[in-house]
Parts: sequence; structure tokens; C-alpha cells
Amino acid sequence: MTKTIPLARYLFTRLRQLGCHSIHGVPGDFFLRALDHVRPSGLNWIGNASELCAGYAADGYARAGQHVAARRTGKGPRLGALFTTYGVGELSAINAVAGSYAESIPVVHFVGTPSRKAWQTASAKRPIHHTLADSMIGMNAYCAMAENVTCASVYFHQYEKVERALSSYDTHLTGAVRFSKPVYVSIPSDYVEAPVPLELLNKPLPWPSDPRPDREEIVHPIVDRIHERVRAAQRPLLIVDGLCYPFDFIKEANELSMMLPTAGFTAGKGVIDESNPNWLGTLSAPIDYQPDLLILLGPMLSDTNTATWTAVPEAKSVVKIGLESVEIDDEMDGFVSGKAVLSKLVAELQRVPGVVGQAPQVALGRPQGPSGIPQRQAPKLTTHNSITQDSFWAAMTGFLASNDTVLLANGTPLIVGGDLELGAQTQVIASSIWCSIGQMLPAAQGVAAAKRDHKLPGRTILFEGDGSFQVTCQALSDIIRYKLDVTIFIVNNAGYTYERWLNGMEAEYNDVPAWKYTEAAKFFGGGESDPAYTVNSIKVAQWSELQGVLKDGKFTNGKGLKVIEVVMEPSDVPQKAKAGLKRASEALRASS
Ligand SMILES: Cc1ncc(C[n+]2csc(CCOP(=O)(O)OP(=O)(O)O)c2C)c(N)n1
Ligand SMILES: [Mg+2]
Repeated sequence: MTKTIPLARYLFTRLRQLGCHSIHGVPGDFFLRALDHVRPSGLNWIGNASELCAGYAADGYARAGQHVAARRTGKGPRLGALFTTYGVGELSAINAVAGSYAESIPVVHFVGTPSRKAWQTASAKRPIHHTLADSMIGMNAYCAMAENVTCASVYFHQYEKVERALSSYDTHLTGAVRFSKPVYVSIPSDYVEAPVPLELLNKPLPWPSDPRPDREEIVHPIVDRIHERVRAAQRPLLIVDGLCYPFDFIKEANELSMMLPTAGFTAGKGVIDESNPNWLGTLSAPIDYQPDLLILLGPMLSDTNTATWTAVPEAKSVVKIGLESVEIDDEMDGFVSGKAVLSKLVAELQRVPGVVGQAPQVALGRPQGPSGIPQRQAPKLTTHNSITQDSFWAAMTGFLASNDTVLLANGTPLIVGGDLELGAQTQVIASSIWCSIGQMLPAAQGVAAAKRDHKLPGRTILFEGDGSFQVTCQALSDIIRYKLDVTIFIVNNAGYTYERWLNGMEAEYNDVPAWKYTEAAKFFGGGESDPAYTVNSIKVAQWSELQGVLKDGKFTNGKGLKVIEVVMEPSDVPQKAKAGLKRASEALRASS
């Protein structure tokens, strides 16, 4: 007789095979029994306080697998996962899932739905909870919403025999990883424990090899064309953008940057080892330099990331390398694995040493970058008493260390984070298209969970404004509940400073209520005397107090939870950001 396992066991075991060892979510009646199979499948359940937090946390969990330390060891998760309930739960999470879609993060969104019978017989007379109670709209409404923010869906209720859905599930699960996008899997309550043959788990997942084994005849001519351009260039510039992380370009980007002057946008911060002498800095404003060849790796090119595209240098020739596409001078050069093209290009360039270095402007080890590109500067510490944005961020450069994962929340942290100086192998998570306030605290929870699951090195450090913190503060409770190691700097500037600069510097709508942030951990159950999980909270308003914290092992060791509330003036922004914010404010007025 064929040995069988419950469907939920099958679904979760497949996740584990892809390195996802924790599922986030909030239980619901339609799938409660599925949760009994999380542990037996070798996974952890992380019960979040809200589905929105679960979605952001699953996104963070997947991003942790994109850290160079994870890629190098092959230990990190390839994707994140969340489980929510039909309608009310999934719609709370859809903001986060849409963000994963926009920023190419592989996440599986499981949704527990009413039974197959309910799908067939739901009517105006017998409305089911969590539906829209409108038979004209029907029960498919949420599937249709999800379709817009995922690259594939598996609706188990559409299969009469559960086994038939499994190969579709396997394909889409690996598709999520391969295309680096979220997928949606809905399971009716009566299928949760439906028996499926155990032996199907022995079938290897249809795993795409890495890089995709594109045929030489496709890769070769594309590499030749790029190689020729590099050889002919007098002023080449390599720019790394945010999609280098999900597209797994970090290794190749670093190899190329040994041969080419290199800059980045904030979303691509941390991709390049900044001790590389060719590293010029982060582009956040127009620069006075015109490369004749621009090579863009993992282009995201969002407006916020590029000072409304003004920071993208004009170049005679532009090569864009994406996940499965290479574009040369605006012409698509076919569907091809970007990673395969990159590794071949690196090999070609390394084969003829000095090719790139012959060009006068691209000598290796140049001490000066093209004018206008920010250069490394020693942190300028101020002596006056209150903490300013400029002095705070300068001090942070000394605080960060190799292997840290640094999350920059939207608001002032995102606009200044590009200028941090990083140690080797530091990952920066800077959402630059989705830009949703409230994302990064739960994302930090997900990163910390992944670091623990996979024994990844380095601290999880979040920089977040008070306004953003107030959106998803319950994530602090999730962090404490699961004893995760997270260091949080809350920038308390009494409101939405980023928005103040756009409009309403003094306006009430840009204020947020004054919370007692140092008491938050206590309210959320953070024990003061739990030797297994230390919680340290402190408020600093003066420069000397901040310096004290940065020297105190209790706050620097990365263990347990640290909440460091940093008080700053409501109107203060980094000096360097002022011109860009003024431009954005004027543009807002001009457009209205
Ligand atoms: C979900 C969502 N709502 C509103 C916004 C608009 N928004 C962008 S930045 C910002 C202010 C952020 O304030 P805070 O987190 O305190 O950072 P600060 O700029 O004050 O340092 C707001 C409201 C957004 N991006 N996302
Ligand atoms: Mg604020």
C-alpha cells in the first residue's frame, strides 16, 4: 500500500527543501489544522501580531538569503513564506506581497480558504464569513487581486484530485525562486489534510540550475558585444542597483568592479565591498561626469533611488543586465541569463589583463573619483550638544561592522543611508520602489529569524523613523516573543520629517503622537531579567549620550533586543539631502 502524508506536510516539506525553515502568519479557521503539520515538517511557525507584519517579515526572511555570507555558504533561505486566512487575512498582507513583487523578492503566500463545497454552493442565501457577501462578485475576488501582485497561483480548490495540483505547486515554488517573485497558493479547508503519496516528495524539485545553462551560442555573442564596448571605452562606469541582491549578481559585480570604476544607487548599497579602490560611492544627485559606457547591473532605477533619474549619468552607450535580459543601447538583446552573461564577461576580461586599465580614466586604484561622485570621508563629529542628522549618520559609519544586515526604513534613514561607509559583506536593505512606511521593523524580524535558522553571521540593525515605527510597532512584540536579536535605532523627530520638507513644515498632519519608545519593549512583554534574552532600551538626546551608547558593549553586541531612541529636531535632515528635497517640494507645487 502506498504510504501517504497530509497535504500540508507535503507543502511545508517542499518549503524546507528550498531553505525556508520558518513560516510567518496569523491562524484562521480554514487552515488551523494545517498548522499542526508545521513542526512535524521541520519548520517553525512564527505567529505574527498582524498579517501585514507577517508579509513584511516573510519578505525580510527571503532577503536575508541574499546576503553575501548566505550566498557564499549556500546556507540562506531561497524564499520566505506566510500563511493567512481567506479575505480578511490575505488582504491585510497584500501591501507587503505587492512590495515583494515590486522589488523582486521570492515569497510564497499560502491562503486557507473555505471548503471546496463552499466554493461550489456559496450563494446570497448562505453567505460565508470573510466573503464580500455579494454573489455577483463571488468568491474569486481575492484570487483576482492576488493575481496582480504575484507571478503565479495555484488554486487547490480547482482540482478534483489533490495530487494533480502538486506538480503545479512544485513548479511555481521553484518559479518563485527562479523569477524572484511572490506566488499565491490557496488551499480549501477540506484539502488541508488530504492524503498524498509520500513518495512524491522524493521527486527532486524542478530546480533551475544557477546560472541557467544557456547555450553558448546565445551567451557568447552578447558577451562579445559588451566586451568590445568595454575595450573601446575611455570612461566606463559600472553602476550596481538594488536588483543585484535578488538576482544573485553580488559575486560577479565585485569581480567586475575590480576592473572598472564603480558606483551604486542606494538600493544597491552593500553589493560592492567598499574597500575596493574602484568603489566611488553612492549616486544620489546629478554628477558632473559623462561616461562613454555605462554598465548597469540589476537595474531598479526608481525615481526615489536616482533623484528622479537625474543621478543616472548620460552615456553614449548603456548596457543593462537584468535577471533574464540584457539590453544594449535600449535594444533588448534576447532572453538570456544575466548571471551567465556576467560570469562569462568577467572571465573574458580577466583573460586579457589590463584591457580596461589601458584607458586613462579607469586606472585601477584611482584615488579620486569622477568629480561630483561622493568620496569617502572620515566621519565629522560635532561637539555641540544635540544630535543632528549629519552627526548621527557620521557616527553610524563607525558602528557598523562586516556581516551586519542594515535595514533603512523610508523617511530620513533611506535618504541618507547611501552614504554610510560599510565593512565587507554588509547587506543593506533599502526598499526603493515600494517605499512603504512600516515595512522595515517586521522585515528586521524576518531577517533575524532567517539569520537564526541558518546560523548566518552578523547583527540585524534597523534605522527607522518614529512615524514608520508607529505603523507596525507590533512587530516589536513578535521580535520579543521569538527572542530574536535585533538592534533598533528609532529616529524620534516628532513626525514625518521627510514629508515636512515636501509640504507643511509646521503642519499638524505631519506630526505623530509622542510615544514613550523606551517603554515599548516592556509593554510588549520584553523581560528585564531574562538571562536568555536581554532587552535594553535607552533614549539619547545629547551627543555625549549617543557616544556613550556606541561604546557600551550592552548596545553594540547585537544580542537580544536593543531599542535606542534618538531625539532629533523635527525639521532636521542631512545637509546633503536638502537640495534634493527642495527640488522635490518644488516639483510637487509645480504639478498641482
Ligand atoms: C504606507 C505609507 N504611507 C504613507 C507614506 C508616505 N510617507 C513617506 S515618508 C513618510 C514619513 C516617514 O516618517 P518617519 O518614519 O518618522 O521618518 P522621518 O522622515 O521623520 O525620519 C510618509 C508618511 C508611505 N511612503 N507609505
Ligand atoms: Mg519621524
